Amino acid sequence: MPNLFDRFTVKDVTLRNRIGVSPMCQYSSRDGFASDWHLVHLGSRAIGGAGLVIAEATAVEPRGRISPQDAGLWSDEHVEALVRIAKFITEHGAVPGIQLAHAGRKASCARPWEGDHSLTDEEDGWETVGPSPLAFGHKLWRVPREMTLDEIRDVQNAFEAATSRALEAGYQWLELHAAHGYLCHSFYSPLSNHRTDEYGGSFENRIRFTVETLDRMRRVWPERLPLAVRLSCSDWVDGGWTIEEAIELSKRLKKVGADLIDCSSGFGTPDYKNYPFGPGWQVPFSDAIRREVGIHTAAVGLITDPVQANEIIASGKADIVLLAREMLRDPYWPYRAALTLDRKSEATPPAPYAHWI
Ligand code: 8CM
Repeated sequence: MPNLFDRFTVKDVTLRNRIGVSPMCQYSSRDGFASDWHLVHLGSRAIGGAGLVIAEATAVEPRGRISPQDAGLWSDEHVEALVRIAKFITEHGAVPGIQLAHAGRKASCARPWEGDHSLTDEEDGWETVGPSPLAFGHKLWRVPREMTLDEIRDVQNAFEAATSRALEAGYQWLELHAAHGYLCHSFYSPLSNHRTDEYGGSFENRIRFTVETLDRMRRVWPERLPLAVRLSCSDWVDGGWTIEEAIELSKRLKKVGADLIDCSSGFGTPDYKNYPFGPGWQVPFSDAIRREVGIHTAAVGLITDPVQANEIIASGKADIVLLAREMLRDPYWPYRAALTLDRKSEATPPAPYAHWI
């Protein structure tokens, strides 16, 4: 039975344990550039003992930012600040990862703590794009412009270029953000995609954008390095995207080179309901995809307790767990978990800390 503190190898990359820091938007960049904040935020979680530290949703073009303060990798100039961060994480024994994203119809918003609403033109908002001219709704009132086939190709080119830059920056783990109502999810969900061309309608057509995009990324992301995809495994709405479809999509993603599915859900519509929010609530998605598809998975969503996290790994419901909010509360969670699980010798802080504690 695997343990939370067993190593985990995918391709040529080995994590020192099964604990990852989930990508979490910091909304703290200017013009997409990483700052000292990102170095400290990500670096302290590497020092904190995680096996994998994934940098936040990083936009592949300016239009694809959730907020004006999002991280970006749309130009070569963004690479330098990331080199320093990836190097620091690596030096402290964690694997540096990054999530590439395009917010689609959920772009051009104020930061969550500044209202989380669509920005007007006067507030320096911008035109958003999506599969169909359908607003997300609620506070996100902007109606996206339907992407042309040329624009679809341009965005896929941007994902490919950003992938090359992530490699150049020294990241060893790459994740395509295809969840939470952002561009990929808005293509594969029937709620947001009403197209009648080859990118809409049937299941095959709705998943085409995501599968093609991952394929483009895999072509430039070396075979020796892991490539992951975060999916929303359900829209939690009648008539929306389902786990059965997520399983089928995962099979296609595996064929074009995905190594791991990061199993999340929801956020594609403000109207979702009847979701069983609680500890480990999304773990059944990870369990189903891992079993049905035969692919590595990550479990995410209200994982806070070491015994709970270890049970997810030991029972084979996921290969790794990704913690978000709990890592904000405590960057040293992995060391505490090691004490709880009696694996202290496998999680030793750096010498300047270890000597004293
Ligand atoms: C914010 C930005 C992007 C995401 C997010 C959030 C917040 C919660 C979450 O996902 O689960 O993908």
